[in-house]
Amino acid sequence: MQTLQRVLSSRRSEKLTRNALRKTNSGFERMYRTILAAVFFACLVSRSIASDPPNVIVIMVDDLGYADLGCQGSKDIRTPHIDSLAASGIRFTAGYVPTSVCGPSRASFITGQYSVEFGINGNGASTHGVPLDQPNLAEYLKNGDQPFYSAAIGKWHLGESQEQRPTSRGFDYFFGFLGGASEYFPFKANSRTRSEIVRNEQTLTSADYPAETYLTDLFTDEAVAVILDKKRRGDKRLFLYLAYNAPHGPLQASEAYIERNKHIQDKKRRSFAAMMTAVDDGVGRILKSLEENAMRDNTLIVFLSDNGGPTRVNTSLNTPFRGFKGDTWEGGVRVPFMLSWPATLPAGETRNEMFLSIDIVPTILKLTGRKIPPAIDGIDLLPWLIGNQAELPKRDFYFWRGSSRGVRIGDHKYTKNRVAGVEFFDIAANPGEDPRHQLSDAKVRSLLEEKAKEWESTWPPTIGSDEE
Ligand SMILES: [Ca+2]
Repeated sequence: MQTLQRVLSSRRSEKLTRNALRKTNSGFERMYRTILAAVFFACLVSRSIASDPPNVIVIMVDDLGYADLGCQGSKDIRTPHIDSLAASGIRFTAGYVPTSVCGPSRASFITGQYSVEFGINGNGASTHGVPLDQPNLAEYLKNGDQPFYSAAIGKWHLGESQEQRPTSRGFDYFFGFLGGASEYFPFKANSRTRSEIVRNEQTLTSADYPAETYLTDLFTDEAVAVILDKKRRGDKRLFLYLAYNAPHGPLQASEAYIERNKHIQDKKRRSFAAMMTAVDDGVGRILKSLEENAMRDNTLIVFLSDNGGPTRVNTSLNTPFRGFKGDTWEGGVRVPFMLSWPATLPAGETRNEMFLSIDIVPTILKLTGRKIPPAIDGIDLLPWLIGNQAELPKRDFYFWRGSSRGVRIGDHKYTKNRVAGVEFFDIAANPGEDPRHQLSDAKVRSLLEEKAKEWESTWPPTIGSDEE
């Protein structure tokens, strides 16, 4: 009912805007009234959303390439359910993560900050965890007028000590593993388990699950249970952070998923596709459970990969971009990225502006009526997303990996890495970063380089190792 009221109130204000425009004749008056009406509309919408905020589900996949989804143009990977998120929402062709490896990318997403600015440069640092004085999204959502129930399912990789486990860091429930990778049949007798599977504080063993249990399916089972259990928890708003470790190595899938991908000749690629079939089935089951629980309309689903694809390791494809996981080229940091929230966002849109993973936290804070702390680097994109702010505010996008770094300002990009040294590109004109066609304007080049140096000068000492 509240959702309906919100939609009606949005429609009412749209109507008021149109009426205001109709009554004006002169150009100036028309412009003035347009601005007034837009501001009025924005205030109305954000106030009504904050009073009836959506549930939030972030689905993060691991090491998926830019071109490995049907909606991203894949020719061989079939992902109808993930594609349906794009069809029911907004797909961003320039979705970015600020670093191209797992741990720091997750630390940046979950805090809304460049993690290197609080000492987390590489994966080595992320085993230490996000410093306790840097709040994460679950901790933000726990506070405020309408506290959320938060669950983390899947790969954590944000600290393994007691004080850094998800249940010590704002989450009411955790099911998954604390490290950076896991076998996909963790309860098999001969499994070389890299990380134990745990439920809150309890370590699970082969006595708890059959040997053939496939980890991606198990994570989906857990996510569905959390969704269907909402009413029993007193109907609190839900924040579900579902971090599938697929399609990160090792390449392992159930026979049934491999069978559904027999159109792919290459054995390695077929296993990778099978792992994505499991994720896609999982997304389908999550969407179905939201519908069954009358939650779909007012649930914001964010889907993204934590970094670009490591092609040599898992056959992922970053077409049309140069580079891979671990790089500062587009193939490392530009990822599949989409939002779906049927009650509020438009359906089937594609946007080409930069959308950063660090924008997720401030956007969610704003739409749940919470303040955005000054330390947050991302920006609230709600006014732009819901259609009354035509352009995104201008901002620079910084990225790094170990001793490599770079900045994108508008379409201009600077990158410095150990393979190619310093390079400058116009990403709009040269999205594949062909080194033969670099930016030649000396002024632009020096501005970019200065910005990157200035940013780096603000970094504190790194926790742990840089390059892992
Ligand atoms: Ca990853």
